[in-house]
Amino acid sequence: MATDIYHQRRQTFCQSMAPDSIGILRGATLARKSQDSTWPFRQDRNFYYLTGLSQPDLWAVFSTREETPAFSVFCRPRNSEHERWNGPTLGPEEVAQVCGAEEAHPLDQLDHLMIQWLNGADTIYISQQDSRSILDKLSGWMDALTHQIRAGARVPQAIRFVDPVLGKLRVHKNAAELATMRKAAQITIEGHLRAMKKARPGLYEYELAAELDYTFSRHGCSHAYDPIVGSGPNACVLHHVRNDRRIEAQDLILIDAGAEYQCYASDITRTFPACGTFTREQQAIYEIVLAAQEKAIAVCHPDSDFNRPHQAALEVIIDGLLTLGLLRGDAKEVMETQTYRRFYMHRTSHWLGLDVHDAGVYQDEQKNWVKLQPGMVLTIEPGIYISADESDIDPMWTNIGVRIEDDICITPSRPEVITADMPKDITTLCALIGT
Ligand SMILES: [Mn+2]
Repeated sequence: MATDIYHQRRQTFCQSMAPDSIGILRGATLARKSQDSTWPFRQDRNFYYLTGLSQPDLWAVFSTREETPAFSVFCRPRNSEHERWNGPTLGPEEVAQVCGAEEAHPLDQLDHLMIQWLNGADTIYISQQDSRSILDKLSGWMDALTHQIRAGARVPQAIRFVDPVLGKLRVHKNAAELATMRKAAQITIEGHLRAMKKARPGLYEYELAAELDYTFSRHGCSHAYDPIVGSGPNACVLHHVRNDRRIEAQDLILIDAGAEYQCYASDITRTFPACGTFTREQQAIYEIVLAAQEKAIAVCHPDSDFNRPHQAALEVIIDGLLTLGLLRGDAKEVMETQTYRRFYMHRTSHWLGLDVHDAGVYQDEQKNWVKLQPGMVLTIEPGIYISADESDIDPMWTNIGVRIEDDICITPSRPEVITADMPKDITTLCALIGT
């Protein structure tokens, strides 16, 4: 993404800070996986959003104080021995150049300069996500300032979180972000299609997961989240990630997977019969979920708030389950008493972006649902799950788990279904399986 985008974001962010305040963001560190190996590095998303930098052990400091640089970065100095083993890294000078920081300093200057910069500041902004590690550092800096009070030092009096402000910014995607997300969606679709074509009874769930791995890797992508390949009873387990069951002929297969392309996530779920043909009961449930999803997508426009698609999906699901006799009573009563929750226990949407469950609130300070606005991206993913644990349900209905999920961008008129190229109508879907 062009560097001036990050500059603009920092400006907007700093304008939201109180006068005489300092914002401190800590980049991600390498997380240990075992003895001496680490997980692949993943930059903190707020840090990335404001800097575009993707290297471990960085700190970014923002300031609205005249005596302190508006944007500075701290990083490890380059080390030829380290680079011999791990490849080239950016030192302070390169980092400053890449991200347009006014100042860049080696990490060992952090304590010294922070104590100096925090002296006399009113408010400190930190990230909620990694608050423990920052508060730890902060308490050391505050102690040092407290010891200098008789020499005229002033200790900041308030700590605030950057998350609400950054959430408000991140929830609106610009053209470059949307282009990246469309690309992430296309790669995800390729993976889903490949898995669907390979699907047949007798395979293990991880063999289908491998088709997603292969496709995403082939495009230089990783998974935005642990992929779910749930067959039969596992399709009713919302976060089934073990993916280790052998697929049986009568199973539905639920695949929930998304590629992460240039740090942006995609998130698609499709459900289909392992053998290529739905049973009557599976098809009845599938049709309800599909109708619910289409109804929910149709109300994704600027006259709606975030809750409206969920409400729309719920109405279709409740009607459908009542008609099938799986729920009893009348629709209004089921809605009010939430008895539908035994079959539909999650919400219909979440924001999507740098994180799969992206930053941004869903209700404002007055507890009103956030209005949908052009440039917002959310998922629409209703589902029905009838577990075999529901002992009062006729077994012909159990072990049916269906979720259908697409990624939607709000526009001034009709919603853009970013993942529209991924088929979901029964005929097209069934024609693809095991081909
Ligand atoms: Mn999702």
